[in-house]
Amino acid sequence: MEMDFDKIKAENNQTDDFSHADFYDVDALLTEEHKLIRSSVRDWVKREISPIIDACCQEAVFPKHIVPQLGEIGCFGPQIPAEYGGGGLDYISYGLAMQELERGDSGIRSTASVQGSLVMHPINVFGSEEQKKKYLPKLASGKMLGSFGLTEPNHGSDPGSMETNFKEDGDHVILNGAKMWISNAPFCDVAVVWAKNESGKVQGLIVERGMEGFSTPTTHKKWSLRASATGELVFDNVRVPKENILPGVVGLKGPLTCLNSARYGISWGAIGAAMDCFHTAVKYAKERHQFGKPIGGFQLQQKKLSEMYTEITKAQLLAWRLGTLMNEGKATPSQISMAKRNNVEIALNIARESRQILGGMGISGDYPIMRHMANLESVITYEGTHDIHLLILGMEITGENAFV
Ligand code: TGC
Ligand code: FAD
Repeated sequence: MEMDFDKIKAENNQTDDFSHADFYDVDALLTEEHKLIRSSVRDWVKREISPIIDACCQEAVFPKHIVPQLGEIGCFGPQIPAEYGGGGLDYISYGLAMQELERGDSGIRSTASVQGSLVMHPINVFGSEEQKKKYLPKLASGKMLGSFGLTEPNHGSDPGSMETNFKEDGDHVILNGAKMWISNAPFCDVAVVWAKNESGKVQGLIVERGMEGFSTPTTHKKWSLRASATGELVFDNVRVPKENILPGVVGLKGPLTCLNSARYGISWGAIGAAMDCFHTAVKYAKERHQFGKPIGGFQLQQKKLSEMYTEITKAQLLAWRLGTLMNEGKATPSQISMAKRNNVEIALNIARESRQILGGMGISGDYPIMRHMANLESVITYEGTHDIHLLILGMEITGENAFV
């Protein structure tokens, strides 16, 4: 479905007056550059996303015109070296950019997470010099959109059992299989696909749109992340040149390394969604009167708001500290699991509580809360489910593997 975004913007009479919660002065831990990045992404979200996002979600339309804009504002691979078109910035900058995008909508943050952490990151870390030069600048600028294929119809939490595979054929390989629930798939120009070689070892391949036998059907009927395009990646004897194989990694640690970066971004992104719900709920609680006074004057509403404020503050501190560990190259996968798991859970709880504060209005598209709530049901599932991250932590604590 085509939408007239200029018309939707012109007809939108709501003002986005978002400002972020910062009870413990986390801003004092940020540099001027961090704050500049945050405010430039926030301004863009207010201008380009807030006026159209409800319409996009209501109609389940991915606003693909924003892809080059996301490149322009530096949201594709802020942490990728500048020589390949990335921002050359630190992980706190990356986190703040994801926070602001997800404040707008989790689906918009998803587009950027996949591009930066799951497509550009593996090419940067595991790709050849030729692959980096060929793909990274175009991905950074949004001239190309990428997707990341790990999950399969029969293997989600357990990607090591994947069935997608490739066989040697001269200077090509022949790729067969299917990936499911893939963000950006329907519009992607390239896909970083994880498949097993003839020895059963996982390797990454860059598959380009137009290769014969490669198709990307759209996934319909989603009640969550409706402004993000989700689809399948189907490979029917696709001949992929060997030069498209990522030479720098063999094994499941390849895709899982990429997930570290994306999960970290989500730990910040979820705070953005939580802040937006909190901001909306506080404003509403002050303005809405029942029984002759603002509902914010009732203890039950104050309890909800006080607990939200506390959880946002704790989540901010967790994400900030994790960001400094990422910058030092010291963050462990289980530390990342804790932040992703905690921050998405608190965001979802805050969305649910905020929705109640708005009463019936909480389910309306005139407010962002129900949209965030529905989106966060995907965020708590993708990049490792809530329970998988708990088991990763359980193994860290006990040394015992409870997955199998
Ligand atoms: P296991 O035997 O534990 O590990 C296999 C190899 O990988 C290494 N490894 C990691 N390396 C780097 N980072 C990590 N986080 C790593 N976790 C494990 C490990 O050391 C080992 O290396 P080696 O050298 O010994 O071979 O693997 P397992 O098969 O037992 O599985 C472990 C488990 C369950 C934790 C893992 O597979 C997992 O995380 N499952 C969840 C799957 C998942 O997160 N899928 C996400 C798909 S992508 C997505 O959802 C994108 S949504 C994006 C958006 O729209 O924003
Ligand atoms: P399953 O693995 O079948 O899990 C079902 C339930 O069983 C879960 O509650 C899980 O926690 C639980 N479970 C599984 N194993 C265990 C265990 N050992 N112990 C206890 N409980 C267990 N994937 C990509 O590769 N690329 C993408 O771009 C991408 N984008 C996505 C976008 C959306 C909107 C969604 C919803 C998903 C996306 N995914 C993507 C897939 C996502 O990563 C998977 O859905 C997720 O990893 C879970 O896999 P599954 O859905 O197959 O669930």
